[in-house]
Amino acid sequence: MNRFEGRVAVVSGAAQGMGKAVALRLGAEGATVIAADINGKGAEATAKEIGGKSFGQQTDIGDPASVKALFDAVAQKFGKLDVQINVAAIVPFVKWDELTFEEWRRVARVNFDGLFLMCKAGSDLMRKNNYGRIVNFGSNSVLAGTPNMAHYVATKGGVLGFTRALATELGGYKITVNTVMPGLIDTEGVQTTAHKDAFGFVDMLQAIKGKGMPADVVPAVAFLASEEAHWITGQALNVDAGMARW
Ligand code: 4PL
Repeated sequence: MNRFEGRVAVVSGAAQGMGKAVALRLGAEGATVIAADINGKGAEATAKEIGGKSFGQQTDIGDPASVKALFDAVAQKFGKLDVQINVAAIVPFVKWDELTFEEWRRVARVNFDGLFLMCKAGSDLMRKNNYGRIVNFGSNSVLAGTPNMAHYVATKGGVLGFTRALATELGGYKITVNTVMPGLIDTEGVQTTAHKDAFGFVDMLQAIKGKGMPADVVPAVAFLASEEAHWITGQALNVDAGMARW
């Protein structure tokens, strides 16, 4: 398929895990990808793998100046933005008794404030052309109430509500905004935490057995980011092998 020929796409969290997998797929289907990540070297490596005019940029999505620099670069180089996939997030493992306000704020700054900054700047660029596809990353932990990450679950609940409201705000510009909600996925990020030991538990709850991989989430994201998904907005799609149900 070549659904993103001529399209310009920003993907956050593109140095590794699901963000990288999504960036590579959009690139393989013709998109010019701006790979953004707190890990600038990793972002550049992803962009290099895609080739063409794609580039990587070190970005702290929780920092307004860093986000402005990212979209200034996109505007200057390409003059437009068609697709934005917001994958970047902190995925913590912190027992409730050890959860401090400082840790709560650290996660909220990126997962929640960062999403606002990215969507605000990205949609401002999309609005110029009356076209846009925004896909935000939620989590099925919002349905499951997954332990050891209460602050993370709270931010992902915020993603869900914000997506619904933003779809309303941007509908007049023919910009769609949707949430993809993965379950536990085997990524570099997850492998650095004790969540890596939960695959057996989630497998027990899944309708379809197996360990979720980034490639299992990519098709849903690519579909919602494609032109033909124009009639779908403000929605949330659970991509978790049937672990949780609405
Ligand atoms: C079910 O989003 O949805 C662990 C770690 N287990 O980040 C998640 C489940 C994790 C999840 C998540």
